[in-house]
Amino acid sequence: GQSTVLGYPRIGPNRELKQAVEAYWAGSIDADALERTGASLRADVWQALAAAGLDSIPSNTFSYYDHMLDTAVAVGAIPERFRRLGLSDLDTYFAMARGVDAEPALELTKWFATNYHYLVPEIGPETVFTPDPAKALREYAEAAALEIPTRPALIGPATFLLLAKPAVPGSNPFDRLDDLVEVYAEILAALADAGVAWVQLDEPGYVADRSAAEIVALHRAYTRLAGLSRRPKIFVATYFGQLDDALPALLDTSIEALGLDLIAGRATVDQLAAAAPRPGTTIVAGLVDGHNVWRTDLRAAAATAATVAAIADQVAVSTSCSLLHVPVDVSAEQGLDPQLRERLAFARQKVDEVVQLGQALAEGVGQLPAPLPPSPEQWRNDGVRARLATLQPADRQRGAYADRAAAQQARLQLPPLPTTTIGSFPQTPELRKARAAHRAGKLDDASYAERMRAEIEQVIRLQERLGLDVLVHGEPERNDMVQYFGEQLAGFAATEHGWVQSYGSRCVRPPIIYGDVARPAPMTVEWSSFAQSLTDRPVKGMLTGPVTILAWSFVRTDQPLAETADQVALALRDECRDLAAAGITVIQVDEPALRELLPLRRSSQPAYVDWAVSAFRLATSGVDDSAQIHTHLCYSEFGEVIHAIDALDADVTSIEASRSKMEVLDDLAAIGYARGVGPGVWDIHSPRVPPQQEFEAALRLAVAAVPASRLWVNPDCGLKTRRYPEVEASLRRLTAAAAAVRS
Ligand code: THG
Ligand code: ZN
Repeated sequence: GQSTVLGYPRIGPNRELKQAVEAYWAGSIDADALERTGASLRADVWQALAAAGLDSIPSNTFSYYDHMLDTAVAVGAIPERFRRLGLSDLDTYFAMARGVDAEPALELTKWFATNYHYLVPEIGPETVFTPDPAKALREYAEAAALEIPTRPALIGPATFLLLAKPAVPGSNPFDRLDDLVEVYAEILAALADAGVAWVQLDEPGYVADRSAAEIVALHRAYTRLAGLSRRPKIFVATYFGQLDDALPALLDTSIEALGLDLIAGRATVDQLAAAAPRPGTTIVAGLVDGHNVWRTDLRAAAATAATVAAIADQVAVSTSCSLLHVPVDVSAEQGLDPQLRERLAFARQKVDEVVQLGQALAEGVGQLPAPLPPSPEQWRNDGVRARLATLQPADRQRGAYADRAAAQQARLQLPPLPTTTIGSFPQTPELRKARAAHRAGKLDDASYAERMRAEIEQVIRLQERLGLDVLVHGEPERNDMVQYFGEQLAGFAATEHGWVQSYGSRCVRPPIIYGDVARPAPMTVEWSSFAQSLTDRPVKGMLTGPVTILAWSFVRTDQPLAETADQVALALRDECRDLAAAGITVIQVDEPALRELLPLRRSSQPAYVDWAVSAFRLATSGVDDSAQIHTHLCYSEFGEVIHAIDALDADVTSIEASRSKMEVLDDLAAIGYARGVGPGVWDIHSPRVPPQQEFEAALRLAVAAVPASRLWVNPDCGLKTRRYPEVEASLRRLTAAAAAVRS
């Protein structure tokens, strides 16, 4: 076929899958009812894709939790600790995804540079791979019963292993590739026997830097699979970047189709020309952005398709990646500014774009509409642009750290090993209800503010009782740390139904940055100063950093990310100044997504780190030396961003450390990080209340690695998802442990 998509949202137009899966977990519906909802959502998707006129339609892109986990099941990679629970197939699956009392879940981690998270397969030398194509076969048969032939999709064997983690320390999952390929061979045979004409194997792992050995192994794997006699035609899909050396390697095999991301992989067309695909190989050109929400310039895309058609003898059109990463349907967004809405395409609209491009490929570009004129005048803010144009290096530079530290200590008078929390306190059901009622207009502004102030006062009193040194207001007014700012900044739009799967049943509704960003009014000052008015101890102001705001929003593509980041940073800079002017002496600017936006290719990383760090510093350098800037990162494996963390120049950095036994402190010391650091001493991802000795042991390890004068005591992350009984008990032990180690 000439038009296809690599995948489609599976959550349903109104998050029906989330409701059903969570109802099943809660025991309020049974497996049959869950399966009926799943089947109906799948049927709806296939019928919509067929009705839209796609030539080739994927299946097996549905999932009850995650498609990496589905592939692990398809190759039999179910760790023994889950097998021996003796649960049904479905419950074994959910046990791997969510854990059970006796067994922790598989690790959850970021899917490339998206906001989606996958479950990390555990593969060791002893892992027994066995083919289990049941899910792929069932979905194929379901669609076939609707008279829709489909193309089952699986993660390819090489990427599957590249993204796996060793089940046994020191072993390398990728060493198992040859064994795994034989299991794929059996799966392909089973699919062929069922009448499957095409299979899609996703190999996005090869858009990152890969060793020569990994490329050779990829070539060997697909030479073997393409050489099988009993198999469907093979479509290898790649996305999120360009293939570089893996491109000629894949083109040298006899796979029938290769998918390339022509949105994120800018040099792909040139590389393709150099690689000269053999006759008979279809190049599937990913020309409709599956990772952002803007309409495609169809004429420009058709021109690129024509360039590809001059290189390859067969071309098809597709999305750049699965449409999993965009919301379902923009026509549900009746509240959006019409000028914005007409410039947007969500999954359903992107399918139509692909179909139009496919037709243009066959019939010529005559029918394609011209793109809408560039963004309307009123989205531009000349004031913001003028301010950015006059920025000087000094605007991103604070005073010397020694001077800052002295000025801050003179003002704050903190004890050694000061205690604090990361920002949020538990979001109780009553709080969520109050926010929802306010949003629905059922709770007026004054009553809502009253309710939030009461909550803040409780959180402040609790922290005073617990003896914390630097307090927080608890963020009861915030739904989400990005959405909250998106709702208040000019240039951002919020959607009503624009949900995107983040992991399992959890979804996010990313704001859309469509115009120049400005701050019409202070965003957090009222809540923070109210909290500060209740206590003599310092209350931390809480902001989300520019990089994280970008990472968790849909961004403009008509200007460099660095420029948008600076616009957001200017708004945050003004907020920091207003907080400081209101007497807030400690301000935390969170950047949990700093590592997330790091480009996959090392060659592109320095430029990213440069603008990301610059934007953070622009946001935080407008306050004087006596204001203490904190930042928080939600992980401990810094890898390539460790120098960037130092370059942020925050006075205090809090990080996850409890699970890594404080080893991150040595990593930070090794690069010369010499400012304040708060290694998390409490793993807040679990409801467990650790004994006090555990807090003390962690602290003593930390004191051995970092001078006590620079060490802070705090949990790993915010407490939003915890419950009050755990929080109170754990924080009491945390402060007691700090007191014990201090003395
Ligand atoms: N905000 C945004 N993006 C994020 C995170 C975030 N991406 C990465 C990480 N954090 C993802 N983590 C979560 C954690 C919880 C939920 C979603 C993503 C979640 N969502 C609710 C649900 O699906 O029920 C909906 C929340 C709502 O009602 O707004 O619980 O923190 N932007
Ligand atoms: Zn965190």
